[in-house]
Amino acid sequence: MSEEMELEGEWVMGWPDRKRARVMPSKDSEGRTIFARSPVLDLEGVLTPTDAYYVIAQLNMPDPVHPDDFSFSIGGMVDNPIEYTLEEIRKFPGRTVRAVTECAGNDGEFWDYIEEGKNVPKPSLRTVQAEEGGWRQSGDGEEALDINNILQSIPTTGLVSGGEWTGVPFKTVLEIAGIQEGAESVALYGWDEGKPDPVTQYLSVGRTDFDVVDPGIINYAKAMPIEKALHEDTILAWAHNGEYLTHVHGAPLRLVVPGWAGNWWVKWIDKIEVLDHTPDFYYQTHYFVSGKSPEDPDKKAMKKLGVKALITSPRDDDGPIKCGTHAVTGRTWSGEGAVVRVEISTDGGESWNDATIEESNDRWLWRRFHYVWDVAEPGQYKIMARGTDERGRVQPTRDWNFQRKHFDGIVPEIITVEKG
Ligand SMILES: Nc1nc2c(c(=O)[nH]1)N[C@H]1C(S)=C(S)[C@@H](COP(=O)(O)O)O[C@H]1N2
Ligand SMILES: [Mo]
Repeated sequence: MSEEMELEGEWVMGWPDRKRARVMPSKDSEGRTIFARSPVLDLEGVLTPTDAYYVIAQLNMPDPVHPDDFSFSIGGMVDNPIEYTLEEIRKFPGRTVRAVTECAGNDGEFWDYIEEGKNVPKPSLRTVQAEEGGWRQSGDGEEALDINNILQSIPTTGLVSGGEWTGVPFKTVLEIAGIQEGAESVALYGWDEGKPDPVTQYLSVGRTDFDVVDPGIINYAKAMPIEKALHEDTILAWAHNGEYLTHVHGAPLRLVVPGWAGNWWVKWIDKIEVLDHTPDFYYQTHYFVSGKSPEDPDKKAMKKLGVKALITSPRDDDGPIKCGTHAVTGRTWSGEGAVVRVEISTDGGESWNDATIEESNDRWLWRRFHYVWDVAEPGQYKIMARGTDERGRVQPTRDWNFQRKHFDGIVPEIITVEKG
């Protein structure tokens, strides 16, 4: 074992080993993680280890609840209002679903990057160590905001991961509760609370000259249409990647909503209510919404993800690559299920060739793609990947929206190639 490997790697079970992928965390004053980006370029395979899974809490991180003390209620328009403990929930036949979790804001900066004439620097996919406490908890006082500083301090990349989730179909407990006629939505409340930080909206919109709705202190809550709540792959999960769910990911119980953006995956579930309307929750009608501007009266909740193909290699972040044969690889996913086609261009979109997509039975999980690129001449190459999903949706599927959510544009990777 060389000195160098020991230095660069980590000790695993007493042995020098390779470096393990981990999140880049922002921490609170007590050193606890409150936000974390996933090292998307450093991952192998398709399941993101829990220590490398991105973390988002919109409000204050709540106190942990011991699994033995945990219960949640199902009420509202149901025949049998009911309360469950974790032990009771685990007695139902389970279901394991592998799925991509992607924050609606993931890659949001790329909207500007790919816009013609904007000339903004390329957002980095690298997880450079953020400063401790780089992400403010809400309610941190009223100091003047420098939006540019903020924009540069917290990259929006790396807010996507692939996980295995084990739980019980949401449908199972909703059917026992008995949804009444006329029901429209199922509301889920987390026990985390706080006052939404306007900085989050400013950051997302890219300016501060508009009014942000102030709902006061609220619990995190979302209300989903009945049909999605009853989808067989929508589950109440207590396990993640083969072990009990961890606190940052919503223990003891969180919702998993394959295909829909992360904000629907309610963590720290406290209360479920079946309603005859769709309530005016902050994270339903004011944030995570599409529209043309903050003033647009026609804002709509954004739900399913678009189609994406992320190139993870080759990259030239550490200097030019050499002429010769390179594998163009990456991961592809869609909010509609499987991606069935990935095309690669190595000439800035003039010509496209099919990549191979790895076979998989997990339609909600991202898949690896692979394309052999023979490059003979030194120069600068613009490499692009374009996914098509099983419903025939071709990247990009999304229009610009003022909060810059659900980015699924094609990002050109400019690679410098030198003589071999
Ligand atoms: N209770 C609660 N659930 C929540 C949130 C939250 O702030 N509170 N954040 C949501 C958002 S915006 C995302 S992207 C995902 C992130 O899930 P993860 O931290 O497990 O990756 O959780 C969602 N569920
Ligand atoms: Mo999110």
